[in-house]
Amino acid sequence: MPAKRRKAQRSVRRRAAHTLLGCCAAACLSFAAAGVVFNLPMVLPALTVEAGSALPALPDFLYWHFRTAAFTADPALTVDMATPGEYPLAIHAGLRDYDTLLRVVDTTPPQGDAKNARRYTTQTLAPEELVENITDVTAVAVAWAGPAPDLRVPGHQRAGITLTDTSGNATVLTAEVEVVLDDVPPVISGVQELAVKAGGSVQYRQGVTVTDNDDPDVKLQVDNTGVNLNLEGDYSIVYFAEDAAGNRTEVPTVLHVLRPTLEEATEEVVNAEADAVLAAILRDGMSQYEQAQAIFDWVYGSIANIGEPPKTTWVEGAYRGLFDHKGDCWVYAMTSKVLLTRAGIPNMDIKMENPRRLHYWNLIDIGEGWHHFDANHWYTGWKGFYKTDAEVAGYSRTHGNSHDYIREDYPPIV
Ligand SMILES: [Ca+2]
Ligand SMILES: [Ca+2]
Repeated sequence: MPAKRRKAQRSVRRRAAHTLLGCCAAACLSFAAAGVVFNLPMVLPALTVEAGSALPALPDFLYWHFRTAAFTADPALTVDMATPGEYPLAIHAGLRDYDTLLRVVDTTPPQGDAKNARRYTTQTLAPEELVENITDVTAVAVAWAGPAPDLRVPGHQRAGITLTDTSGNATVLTAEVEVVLDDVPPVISGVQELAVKAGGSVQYRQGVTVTDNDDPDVKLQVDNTGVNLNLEGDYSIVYFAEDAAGNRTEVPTVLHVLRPTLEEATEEVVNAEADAVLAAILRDGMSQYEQAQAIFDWVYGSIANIGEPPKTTWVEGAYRGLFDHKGDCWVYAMTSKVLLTRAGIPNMDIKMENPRRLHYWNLIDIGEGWHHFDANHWYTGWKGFYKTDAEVAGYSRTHGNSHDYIREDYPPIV
């Protein structure tokens, strides 16, 4: 074939090929615009972003704009931008779903400020105590960079601290540690024995001071555990102070809680004294009947029937019985009242009163109805413990109507 003819044929094939390629490209782009793509890549296989940044938008995953593309599921539900890792996602584009991968990476080292410290040779020091204002998108581990400071050696030391995030990015800081030797305990001055009337109050710290050779903030403290300011007795108390280095000083003394006078006695004082009596006469496991019997026996056996004090307040009556151990029927009744009440036994006062006689006693109810409880000393030797109304009425009839109370003033008595 002549050369001129072969050249003409090659030119025709080239034009045909160009025409064909041009048609295909146009068709593909046309399909892409319509959302129908068969061969051209639409979605990035993976996208890498820094942890802590915003969640990438859909267009960040596409090779080119695709108006109808959408995530198959909201990535905000599965992706944690604060946690490095690989998060599989899927994007629907055209006629199919494309898998993609969001890689969240942390390449940023943590940040923080070194913080100098002062420690005593008796203390410990953790690397965390030498750094503040730590920031990073992930958790940060704090460790010594090199040897830890030797707190056995007084003086100034430099310490390195490493901040490492969960991806291994690290920052090293340097802080200064002043190590102080203080082996001198605080000095407590002014301690003396204390005294207070029961029911009063104590200014424990008045006149007592503490100083320390190094610690300007050393505090004076008082261990007064066990002191009952309402109950007469001698109580051990301890003043103590501990300086910042842990040196401790203790100074013991005694607090004397003195018996108050009748006029000074408060309800709290009488209750406390009653509690002390009950602690001595009651045992665990006693029934209420047994408790009432023990109270009766104590009142009957401890109080002498002497005098006729004025009938003022029940507190004064109980005081006379508990502290002075003497009195009349009113003292027996008021002493029984406080002991029964503190023991949790329901009780009430009862009296007989006429122009010639006056008598006080108690009623108790331990679950069997009201019974008489009369711990008074009767010249006949009669004991009025847990008596029925009939029993008391019988005694009353033969002893000058001793218990002839006004029936309407009281609940039914068994
Ligand atoms: Ca980081
Ligand atoms: Ca000291």
